[in-house]
Amino acid sequence: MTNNKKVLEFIEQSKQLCQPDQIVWIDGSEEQLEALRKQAVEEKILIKLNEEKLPGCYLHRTTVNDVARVEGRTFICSKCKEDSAPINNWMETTEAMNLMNGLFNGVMKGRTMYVIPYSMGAVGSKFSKIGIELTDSIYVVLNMAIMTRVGKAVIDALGDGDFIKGLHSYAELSEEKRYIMHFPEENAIMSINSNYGGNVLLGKKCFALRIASFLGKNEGWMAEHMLILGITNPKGEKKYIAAAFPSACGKTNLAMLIPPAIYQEKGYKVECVGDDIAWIRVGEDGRLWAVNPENGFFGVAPGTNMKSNPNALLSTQKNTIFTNVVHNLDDNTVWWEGLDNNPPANAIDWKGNKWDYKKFDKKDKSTCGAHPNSRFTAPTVNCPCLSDQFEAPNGVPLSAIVFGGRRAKTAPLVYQSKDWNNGVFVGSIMASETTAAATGAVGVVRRDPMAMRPFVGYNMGDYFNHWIEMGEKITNKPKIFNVNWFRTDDNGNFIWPGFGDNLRVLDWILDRCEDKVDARETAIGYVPYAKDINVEGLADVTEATIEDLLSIDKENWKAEAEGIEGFYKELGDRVPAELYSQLEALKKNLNK
Ligand code: OXD
Ligand code: MN
Repeated sequence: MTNNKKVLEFIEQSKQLCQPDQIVWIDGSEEQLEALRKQAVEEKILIKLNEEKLPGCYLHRTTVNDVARVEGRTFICSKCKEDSAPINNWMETTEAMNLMNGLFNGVMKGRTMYVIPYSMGAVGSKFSKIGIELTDSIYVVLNMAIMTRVGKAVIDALGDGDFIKGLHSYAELSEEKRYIMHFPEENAIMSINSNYGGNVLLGKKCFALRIASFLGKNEGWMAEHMLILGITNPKGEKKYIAAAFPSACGKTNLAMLIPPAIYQEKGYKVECVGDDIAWIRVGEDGRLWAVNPENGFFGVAPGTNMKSNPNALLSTQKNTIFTNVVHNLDDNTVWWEGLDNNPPANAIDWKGNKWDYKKFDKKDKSTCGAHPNSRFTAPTVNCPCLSDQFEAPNGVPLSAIVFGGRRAKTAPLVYQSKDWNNGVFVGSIMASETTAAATGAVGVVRRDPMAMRPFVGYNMGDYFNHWIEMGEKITNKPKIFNVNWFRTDDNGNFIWPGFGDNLRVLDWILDRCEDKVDARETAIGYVPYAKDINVEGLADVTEATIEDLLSIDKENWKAEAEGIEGFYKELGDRVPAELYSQLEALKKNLNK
């Protein structure tokens, strides 16, 4: 398929190491993918679902110990510890290579090694980057074929160019020997003993965030954990926003938002460019331009329904792979908690056991039919609100960058940073409650700067510095905001309705970008006047509710400032002085 010496050498070395019985190139043709789907069904890797109700759809179950990203076993390897640590797990490059070479030795005996050439971004665009993933997992091949552009066109576009090396084996799916290793200095990724999406679809978190963030630092661009959406106002003006939220904070929902009725009547339209990752560059016009390098959605299934996110649900109705959801045996379809109020009576749970929905107890996750982190892998083309700019090689121009997290009390519904560097500070202090997307305790608040804590491929202090340096290059800067959809009342109930109504907040944000609306200057930044958040048509939200959502408790924020200082100290001495100045300014403002 190619004469690229570096590609051939990589395959040959990996063949010597892993000793597969055969090597199969993925050419991207529908015939080959269909044959692999058939094989996967025969080998019980996939279950073919009802062709009439869910054409081209399949169900997969992972082993029970392999259901989420494993941050504890994910490493950024570099020659010098400081270049990766302290937030990342670090291992010295040679030590890590030796460890991985030992684990990969002979691991594919009796198996096939698939060669997947894939492009992150439209094939051939000068902003796209190419990877080659070698894997022994058909599940990975079929998911990569949805999540990225794969095959011959990619290898042709590569020519004799450079690429990111990815080697994956599900090996024995051993938890103890599971490692997701990144070698940013070597342009390489090695992943073993997992077959769960985020650990093994190497184009996604491993390449498009961890390796790409490192490339971006060196090449002067940014790889961010951000959705990209477009909003068209009644005058037909289209504006784009990129937004970063920690995993499972409703990023996919926001990216595919349906405007509330009164906004639809006025003629507002929302389009999705991406739901998880943005590659961002400074354009010739001095603005930031963003592309979504992916080609599919790897979304969380539970909670997705025709009310919360119809566009996501509709995206999954054909050519989709479902992982770890409930199998409805009556009509050979799928189900998950929060899909509807009709759990199937005759069903198999995500572990492959008979499931009795009557035993379901909301407080006990072990009674769920679908794993809380069960997923759908759906092609972007299925999305009813996919932007016509999705394939635009230069991406879309950003008017605003939005950060957010799940905070019960501290952060107001929305505020605007004072300038770029203050915005970098706002991103750097993001915090959220942990969710089921990664293994570990659920419900604990953790700092997650720019939602990149698990995804920065180098030192976090250097990453902040890169943001500051980027600001110096952007002559026409987007404004930076922070939102919090998750403020609760004293009984723990969410105050803000969220979902489609989040457009009301985005509307204010865009008005601020165009200087169309005033704001109140506070210790933390510019906060809306309650009257400027449109509550028309909202039954339970009044101007007083908005006042409450926008209130800033100085004592909470003083405690927050201490938490930030502690966190910066944890990050070591590469945190830029500029961010410490921002923190000092915040403290001073709070004491005014
Ligand atoms: C994801 C994540 O899967 O952020 O997108 O965990
Ligand atoms: Mn994500």
